[in-house]
Amino acid sequence: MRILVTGGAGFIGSNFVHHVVRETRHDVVVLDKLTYAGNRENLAGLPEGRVTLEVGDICDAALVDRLVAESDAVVHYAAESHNDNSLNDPSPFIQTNIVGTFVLLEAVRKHGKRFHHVSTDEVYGDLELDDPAKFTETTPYNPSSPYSASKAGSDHLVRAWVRSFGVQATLSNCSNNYGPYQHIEKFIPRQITNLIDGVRPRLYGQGVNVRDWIHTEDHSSAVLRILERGEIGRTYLIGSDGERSNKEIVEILLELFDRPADDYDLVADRPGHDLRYAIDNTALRTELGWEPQFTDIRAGLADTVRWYRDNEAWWRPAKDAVEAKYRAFGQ
Ligand code: NAD
Ligand code: TDX
Repeated sequence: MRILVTGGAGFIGSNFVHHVVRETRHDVVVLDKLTYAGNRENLAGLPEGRVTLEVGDICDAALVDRLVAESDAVVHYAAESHNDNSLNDPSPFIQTNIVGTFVLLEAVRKHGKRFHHVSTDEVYGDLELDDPAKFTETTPYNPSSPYSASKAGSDHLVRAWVRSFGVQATLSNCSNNYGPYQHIEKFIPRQITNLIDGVRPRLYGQGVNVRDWIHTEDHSSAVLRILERGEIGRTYLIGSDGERSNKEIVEILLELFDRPADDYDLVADRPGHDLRYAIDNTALRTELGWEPQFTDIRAGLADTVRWYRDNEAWWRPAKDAVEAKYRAFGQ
């Protein structure tokens, strides 16, 4: 099978491409615009005969039409992905996340191709810290930020194209990913690279917000399983029971760097900051037999710290600009 992976030069998409090459015999065509978040280095070392990169925009209907026609399936990761950026300028989020998904849906509809849409648990809004409930596939949509609203919009388009046009699509809504190749604007790599530089980690608000962390390798195995065995029209929630407050994550990182547990700064909170996300992954486990492999978050973070130490040339060029942007907002 030849899989078209949109956003395959970004964090989660490139980890998926590595996973597919390692675990299957499928070939991959990556369609990626190489925005600030995309990097061809993320695909370095992959066999040229099996992985090719097309630099282009998912909103370019003619390009998308050709690439979809030449593929057997599409796995759609491409997006503007950072909440803080969406608060500063929502417009590329509307364009890429909503219009881009529309362009892809029209192409898979025309050519009758299998489509998997990668989305986020943020479409469900947030939970109270002491709420025993977790998100399930029937939780009502209630997005908070321009980013999550744009992802919610894209999910609704996919469901409508399944129902109205019989498009052969599945959806997945995953919790917060961590692992190699994650852009240093995001929480965990920002703090790791701060610590490498001897700078104190920076927690928004009081650091009490909870995220349900999953290693990106487990996200990849879940998406592949859904692509191969998922029921058309279904939404699967992906998570690996990894709830931790932001403060707890920073405390683990400080320990890995032999620094005192309170060696961090509390900084300006994110406007509209979602309090807690939590995923009920029962359907994925029981119906598709999926199991996460990287459930020890301390070990996963230690591996991730090692990756950023070993790959300074990959992240260093972006560090000053990322920190300057945060400084402008007191973060
Ligand atoms: P990322 O920002 O690291 O990568 C996004 C990639 O998409 C980049 O390579 C970028 O160049 C590309 N891209 C952006 N606009 C494009 C366009 N118009 N045309 C073609 N390519 C374009 O994001 P990520 O964290 O890897 O997230 C990937 C997907 O997973 C997104 O759809 C996101 O919503 C979803 N997701 C992310 C998380 C998370 O924790 N990061 C969790 C759940 C779901
Ligand atoms: O410096 C920071 N300090 C801090 O406390 C940063 C950058 C973030 N935070 C907090 C905000 C969140 O509570 O850490 C938490 C995680 O922040 P992000 O890495 O920005 O992730 P989040 O907003 O939770 O969204 C992520 O998970 C869902 C991804 O970026 C999305 O693409 C995905 O859909």
